[in-house]
Amino acid sequence: MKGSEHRRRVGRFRFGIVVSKFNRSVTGKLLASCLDELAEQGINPADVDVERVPGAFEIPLIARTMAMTGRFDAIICLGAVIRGETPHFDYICAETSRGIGQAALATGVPIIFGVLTTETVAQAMERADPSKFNRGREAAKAAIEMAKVMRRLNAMAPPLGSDATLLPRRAASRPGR
Ligand code: INI
Repeated sequence: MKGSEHRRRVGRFRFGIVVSKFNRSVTGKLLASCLDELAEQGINPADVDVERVPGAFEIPLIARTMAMTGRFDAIICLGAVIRGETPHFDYICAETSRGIGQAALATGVPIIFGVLTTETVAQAMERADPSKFNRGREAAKAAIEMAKVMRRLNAMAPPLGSDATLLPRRAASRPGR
């Protein structure tokens, strides 16, 4: 199906991508594959914004800030944390994954975890290999899938946006109130 035909059928989606520069030889491949997959799924390149951050640790703040603009149907986070010899690895992995999950729940916008966490550079290269269904493509597919689910659910009721607004709305819509 052509891009324009796909857009006509599924609607227009906008995506934000946050990609870290640390381990650029890996994250550059993830980004290229992610963009390829979005384009192949009919997403207009003009509807994709890319922001670059120094390392994986900085991803959650920018993902959350992009989500809060209200401009995007989903945010895709791409990075590569490679253990090497340092215990730094564990702290960065923990904070990055926690921060990404928290940003999604706080904003109500799907935020996709496309961050590789590996023991070695070779393992990271393998999972970023453009000749395979790599983590960048996988993240793009997950983002499209989540954007569609959210659009369908939001069409059933006005978007609530955050946990803070969820409770009063639910309470107000209870029968008999
Ligand atoms: N950032 C990464 O994205 N991957 C790594 O493997 C990594 N290691 O190993 O240190 C890394 N460190 C930088 C970190 O993400 C922050 O940019 C830095 O600590 C500044 O806050």
